[in-house]
Amino acid sequence: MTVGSFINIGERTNVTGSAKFRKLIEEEDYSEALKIARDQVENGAQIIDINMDEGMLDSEKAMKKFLNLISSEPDISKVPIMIDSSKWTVIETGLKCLQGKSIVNSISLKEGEETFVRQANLVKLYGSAVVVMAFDEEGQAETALRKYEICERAYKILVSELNFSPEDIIFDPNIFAVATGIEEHNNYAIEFIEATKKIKSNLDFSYVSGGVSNISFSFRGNNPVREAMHSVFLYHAVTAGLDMGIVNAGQLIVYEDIPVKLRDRVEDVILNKRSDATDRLLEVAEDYKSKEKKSKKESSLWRSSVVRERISYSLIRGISDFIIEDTEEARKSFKNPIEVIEGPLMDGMNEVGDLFGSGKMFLPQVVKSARVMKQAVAYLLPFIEESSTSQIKSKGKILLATVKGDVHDIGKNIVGVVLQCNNFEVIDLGVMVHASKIIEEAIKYNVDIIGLSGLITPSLDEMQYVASQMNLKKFDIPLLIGGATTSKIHTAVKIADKYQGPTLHVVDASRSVPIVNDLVSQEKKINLIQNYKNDYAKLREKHFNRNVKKLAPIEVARNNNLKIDWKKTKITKPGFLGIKVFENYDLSDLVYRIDWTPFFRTWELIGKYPNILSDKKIGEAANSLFNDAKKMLEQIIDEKWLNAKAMIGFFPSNSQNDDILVFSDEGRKKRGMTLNFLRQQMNRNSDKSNLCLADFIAPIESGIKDYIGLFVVTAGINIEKKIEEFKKNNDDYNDILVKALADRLAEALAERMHEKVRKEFWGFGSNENLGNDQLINEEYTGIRPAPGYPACPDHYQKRQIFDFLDVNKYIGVNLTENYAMYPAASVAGVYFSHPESRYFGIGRIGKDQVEDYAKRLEVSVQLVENRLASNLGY
Ligand code: B12
Repeated sequence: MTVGSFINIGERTNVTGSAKFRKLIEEEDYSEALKIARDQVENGAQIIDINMDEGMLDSEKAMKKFLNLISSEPDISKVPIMIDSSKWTVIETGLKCLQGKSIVNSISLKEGEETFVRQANLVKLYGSAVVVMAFDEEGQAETALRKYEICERAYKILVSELNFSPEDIIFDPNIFAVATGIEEHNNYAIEFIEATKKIKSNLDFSYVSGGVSNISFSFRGNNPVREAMHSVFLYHAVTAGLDMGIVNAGQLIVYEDIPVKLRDRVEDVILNKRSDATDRLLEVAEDYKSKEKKSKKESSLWRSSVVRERISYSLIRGISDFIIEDTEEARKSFKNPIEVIEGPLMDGMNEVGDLFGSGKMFLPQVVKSARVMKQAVAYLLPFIEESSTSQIKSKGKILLATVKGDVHDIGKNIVGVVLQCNNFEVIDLGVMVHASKIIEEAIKYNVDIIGLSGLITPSLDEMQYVASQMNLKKFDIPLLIGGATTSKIHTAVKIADKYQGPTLHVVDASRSVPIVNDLVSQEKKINLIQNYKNDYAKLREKHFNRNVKKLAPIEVARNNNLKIDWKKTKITKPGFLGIKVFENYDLSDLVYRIDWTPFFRTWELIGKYPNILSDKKIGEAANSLFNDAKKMLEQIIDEKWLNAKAMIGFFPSNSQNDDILVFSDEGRKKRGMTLNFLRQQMNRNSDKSNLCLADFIAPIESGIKDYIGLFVVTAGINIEKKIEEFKKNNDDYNDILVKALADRLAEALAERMHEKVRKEFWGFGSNENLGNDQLINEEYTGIRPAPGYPACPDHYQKRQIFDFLDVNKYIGVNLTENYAMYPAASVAGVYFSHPESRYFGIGRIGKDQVEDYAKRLEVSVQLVENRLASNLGY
């Protein structure tokens, strides 16, 4: 929908409105019925309405059973439930089952004030919100004026007499069907819209809702027209102030996407613009209905086209089902099997490349297309003679590698797939690749371009080393640099100057295609490289002439540390001291904690979840990807593809300047380890401190007994088996999907563990009661910074944690020589409990601090300078 803040209330779990749901409840098939609830949530419903009002049903029993089942389904119960019944006993039964905030649908003045007050008081007692119908002793209100008057009367009783919170009141001023053939009904939509406006401007803080599908009741059996009516009606009602509505969330169409002719005629009906509006809509309605039927038929029509077109169709839509049979048919029709690749398959992929390049296809679709292509090529290879394999003409050869000490490959793999789709030959050396291997293989395959990838800062150093080695070996082919921590400025200043050949930073997979295309074109190459060289030269000049802000000397910064009154601080002793290991963490406990927004970003679909699912441009691609992800997530859990493990530990601790001393005994005699942190050195006004993580722990000289927590979590144990399986099937799509989901689970486990630590294991946040949004916004006490994050940029601190906790022994996570964790889907960090602890960035640091830090770590200044290159302020 185009209407931004509108809240969808799912309507499919209503026995009076959905025959399918009614049948399932009657047959007591609750697991299928639950699926309907889940589907609604997945399709974007933010509240679900549940109604069991059916004569043949024991409505109370059905409501109780269904709600109890929902309570144990976190992916459904994460949204509020609206208990919908005309029987008060059913509503009360429902209220008793639900935890958290629910909504009663509905109460009204139809039986007079006494009943209304009694029911409202009960709703208040249960802490629920309530839908109030515009219905009184005289009946349901039809005109805007009566609708408003009834709502105003109810509002006064609720707010002034019963002290009901106005934010908990949702008015339903009755949506009635229009275009029924009865003239008096023609103005019903307008009456609703006008009433909504009045309620929103006069009855402060209350909400307005309605049953949207009522409006199109007279067009039952004609879904395209009904959907258009809902969309047009919502467009106007939401503008008037409608906050929420009961709708089929999966079926909302975008206002602008309605065919113009249909939209105009529907608009005439909804806004009652002309007396013949209904007739004119009836005139065209059948056309749209038959189009719907036709499109269903069309969906299989493509199978009867010629083989070349079928192959192209499968490639563009990423359909694997028929590709082998179509490839075989094509093979028989060509003299040489290689011609199938060079002909229909390449043609199809070229089209995919063009569509992606022009923004008409999105990354997940492209990766699916590549899967189809690879399956077809794998089928053909045994038919292609050895000698002719090398004849397959590619636009160029590119070697890709994640550098030594780094384990991340999602980004690199995406780039590889996209380049292959554009007819480049990709030689992928995998992860943790030494410079010598990169050089060796580049010579062996005589590649045209080398591309390096890296996620964490130590990889930046390694990339410089690879560049210098390439220089030593007199390479001059282009070197591409990519990955999360890389940047144009770092490439220009630190990498490009180590290598005589062209060095180019590439920001993402989409940009890699035009750049690589230009680099293999003799004409375009010169221009592109020259532009880059000029650009980077300017950047370097700007960098070296930049106004380096004067930093505060480290001693001054230390004196301006965060001043905490430790004597007044209540320190909570953790529930236990030492470590606790979680061997097989239940993955289903993590699903509802997944933050999906970064998942979509991985696939270059930018937007906030869940709004991204209804985005006009990328919503379709996002939905399709999301469905695949949810399906795989179910398999990951049910078939135990992945094993998640965690270990946490709490220890006595005190700070000493910028170090944190971690003891292994409460007497604080045995030093377990020391965590060394850095301090901000920007020049501060007196009201702001120069922060260091050590400020959040009581200083040793205070004599106060403080504590610290450490954690390492992973969700990637056993992932290799699946990756191997997907690779064997040439299935990059699922390979990337499983890794991206493992990352999401690792992040969710880190979040969930932190929550348990606050509320349970350490207990300093035992009174915390936050919703999901508040959790995502980090509105809780305490922080869990991770080495590598801006507050502690030195990844080396992970080495200390890993050795101290003996992480590998307990949960099987390893640290590479550059401090990346394997499995990749892992997070490690430190827990702080102090209420003033917060996230911050160290920013630039001075040479004095670097020297001091090197001394504290007993290593050379040079080593520290390399590791903290991005933070050096000199
Ligand atoms: C998701 C994420 C994770 C996931 C997994 C990441 C993964 N598997 O790739 C999890 C939760 C596991 C994680 C863990 C950690 N993370 Co993290 N994470 C991120 C996050 C939010 C997104 C990264 C991502 O996946 N992007 C999507 C992929 C597809 O993008 P990409 O890899 O960049 O690739 C694209 C381009 O860069 C380019 N590209 C990539 N390679 C190449 C190669 C070539 C040749 C070309 C042309 C292009 C190209 O094309 C790709 C596709 O478009 C970033 C922040 C951010 N916004 O970038 C932090 C971030 C990368 N993480 C960070 C850190 C510190 C960590 C941890 C060290 C924290 C810790 N102590 O536990 C761990 C390390 C994990 C380990 N195994 O060692 C830091 C790194 C900064 C630094 N100073 O090193 C970041 C930048 C966050 C931050 N602001 O501090 N992380």
